[in-house]
Amino acid sequence: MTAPLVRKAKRSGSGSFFLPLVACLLSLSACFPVPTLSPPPSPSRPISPSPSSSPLSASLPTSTPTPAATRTSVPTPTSTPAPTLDPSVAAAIVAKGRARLAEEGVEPLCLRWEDTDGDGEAEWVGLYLRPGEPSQLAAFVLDGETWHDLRPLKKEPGKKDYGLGEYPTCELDVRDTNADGRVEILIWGHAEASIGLLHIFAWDDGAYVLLAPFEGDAGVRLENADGDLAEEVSVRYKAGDGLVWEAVHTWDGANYGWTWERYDWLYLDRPHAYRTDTPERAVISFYLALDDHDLPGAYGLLSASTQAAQSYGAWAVGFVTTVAVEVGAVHELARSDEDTAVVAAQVRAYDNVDGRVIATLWDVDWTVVQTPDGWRLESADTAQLDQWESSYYR
Ligand SMILES: [Ca+2]
Ligand SMILES: [Ca+2]
Ligand SMILES: [Ca+2]
Repeated sequence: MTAPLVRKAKRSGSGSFFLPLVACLLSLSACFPVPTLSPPPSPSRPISPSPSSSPLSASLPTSTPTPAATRTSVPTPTSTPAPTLDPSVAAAIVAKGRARLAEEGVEPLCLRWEDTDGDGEAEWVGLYLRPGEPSQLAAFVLDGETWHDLRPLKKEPGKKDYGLGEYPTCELDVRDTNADGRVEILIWGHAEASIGLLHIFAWDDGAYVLLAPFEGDAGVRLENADGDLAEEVSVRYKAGDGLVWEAVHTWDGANYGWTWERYDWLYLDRPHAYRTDTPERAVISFYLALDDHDLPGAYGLLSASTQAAQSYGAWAVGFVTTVAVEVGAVHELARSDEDTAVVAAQVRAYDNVDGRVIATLWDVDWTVVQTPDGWRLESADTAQLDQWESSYYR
């Protein structure tokens, strides 16, 4: 599976190379040294699930997780001061870059001046639209006299190939997204109505290589939820009825591998409708309600007999430390008769334990019963699979 977008890169420049150049020449400090030319991308989350909630089952009392994880110290990134540039040198660099782009017949949508190959010197990184039917976004690095195209993978025949994207966008970033000590070039693109693309390139052994391409029909986003410094890539797919199914990919030192999945709302609009027309939907709705901190909503998805066994107040107190809840791997295991089903799921609960966010992974089997109002959650068997401290919860 490939891959939607937490961080969009900065938008810079307009449709012509000359405008950025003019801007550069007028204000050299705005274009050269990395820190000023390239402010960090502004995070933009298409959907930010509002954190909420907690343990997992009606009958599951709140076991406050014991913090088992050890706190790891975070290296403080040191920022290198921008070198002072002689304006005449800067102007010469710009003029040279401009000449070379004209030679290539390329009119960049945007340009950045960044060190992308770790040699301590900046090069031009840019995006432009390659004409065609349809036109495609294209990316390059111009390092002195050397031109490098940043190419996407060709799709298999029969599959729609959007390349880096169909539209003239400038969502480009250069940073060490996977915390391996070398910078990546991140290029976001878009296709059709809602398809999001992310291509990650890195300099490796004399060439720019594609580390990973991601494409999701509901977008691609970056997040950092697992407690290390590297960002995970979350690819969002439409799951129907206002839901998305997200596949989270984590860098393992050599590749991005699929490590987690979860459901989320497609749109931020509230109130959300809790679908209970299938056993699986009822379970997903329950955890989305918890994640939204809509405890009355979640309680309302419990069966009448479960509610009778525990008052709302007694039940809700189990969620006081809950920061967020995620549910994935949801599937119906069995249907014993027309109105009773068992649904398996994996749940990640994030709890605030004395100021530390402790994540707990649970395996949960819900018995779900059909009622005139839809499916309702009756009881759960739970098993704790893992627990860790999440230092960088998204
Ligand atoms: Ca360089
Ligand atoms: Ca890196
Ligand atoms: Ca991470």
